[in-house]
Amino acid sequence: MKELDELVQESIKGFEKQFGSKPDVVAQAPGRINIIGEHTDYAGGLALPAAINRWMICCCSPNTDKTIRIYSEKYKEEYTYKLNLKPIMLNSWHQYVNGVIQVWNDKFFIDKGFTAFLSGNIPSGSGVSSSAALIVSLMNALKKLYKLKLSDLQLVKFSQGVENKYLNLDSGMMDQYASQFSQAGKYLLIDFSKMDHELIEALNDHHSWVVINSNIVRQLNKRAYSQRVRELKSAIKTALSSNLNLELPYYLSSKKISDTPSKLKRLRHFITENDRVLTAVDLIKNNKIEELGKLLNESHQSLRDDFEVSVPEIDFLADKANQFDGCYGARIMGGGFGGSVLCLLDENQFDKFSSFIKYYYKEEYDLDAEVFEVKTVGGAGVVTG
Ligand code: GAF
Repeated sequence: MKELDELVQESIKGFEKQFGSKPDVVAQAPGRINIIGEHTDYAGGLALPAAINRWMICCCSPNTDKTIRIYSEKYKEEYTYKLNLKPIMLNSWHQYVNGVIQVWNDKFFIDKGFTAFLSGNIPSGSGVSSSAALIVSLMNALKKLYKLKLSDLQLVKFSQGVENKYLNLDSGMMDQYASQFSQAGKYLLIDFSKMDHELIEALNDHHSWVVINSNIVRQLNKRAYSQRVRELKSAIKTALSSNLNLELPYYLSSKKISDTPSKLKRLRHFITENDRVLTAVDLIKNNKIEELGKLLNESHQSLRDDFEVSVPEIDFLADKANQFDGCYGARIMGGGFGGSVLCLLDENQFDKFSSFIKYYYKEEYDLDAEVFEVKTVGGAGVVTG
């Protein structure tokens, strides 16, 4: 797997080839895994993500007029337009870039355009936040280019604003937050009710985090995600306003899945998942890997049965992973309805595990799984400029 330096050098060369000069600013933003704490961020809960060694790179230089020129290495496509035009709704990767420009335009006076080259090695649609990283890399680059004064937290909020305001996604802030604030060798315990975090020392080297990309992207995922956001927020509101909140955990723990109305199931996931985040932190601090693996499995069950964001292919992959001797636990990661599974694996098992998963997934669904090992890295920022 390519290191950050190599990606940056390739990106600079790409910029030069495309635009005929060296870029003034180069910024990077990593993708992320989320160890535990899924579907909690937008409701003020807890999560435990970490940035991983997959990055988006943005090389850019200012223009003397209002022209914006952007090239995407992935799509091999250049796109040019004028700053200060009314928001344009576009498809594909243009939307993200356009959203960032609109957010800047709403907040700051910007009178000069720029030229940018976007590249990276984060697989898209695999639940490791390639789109959030794209936005965060562009935000960091433009902050430097325009010499804007804003804190990392503001930058994260603006990045979320791009998704919420311009891409019609109700997403929380976990992906952008992890991309900006992570540190190598640490996990981020984020408390979204306070919008702050604590750094947790990562597990030792006798294990690895492995992502299985199912290559399943359900078309309904955007709508279904928004529906879950609405259901959970409304369930929390009802519980808080009805004085039920103190007795609720007891009530919920007594209910069978089949007897629990869906709104309450969403709430039960939220309550138990937040607990699991705190338990996970304890287990990590005490290096209890086997128990941590079991907790990942419990999180998966809760996301499957109570939050109902899994799909058969993902359940199959999580089950298969658990059948492998050397896998401690596995769970669906990210927004759901496809995407990826995160697995906690014993050291030196990756090659065998990867072949095992690919073989059985192909046999069952005639689909290719992408399996990759990740390492924790530091957060986004300007590399040169
Ligand atoms: C997606 C969203 F973008 C995040 O904000 C978060 O809600 C996650 O799904 C689920 O935990 O990645």
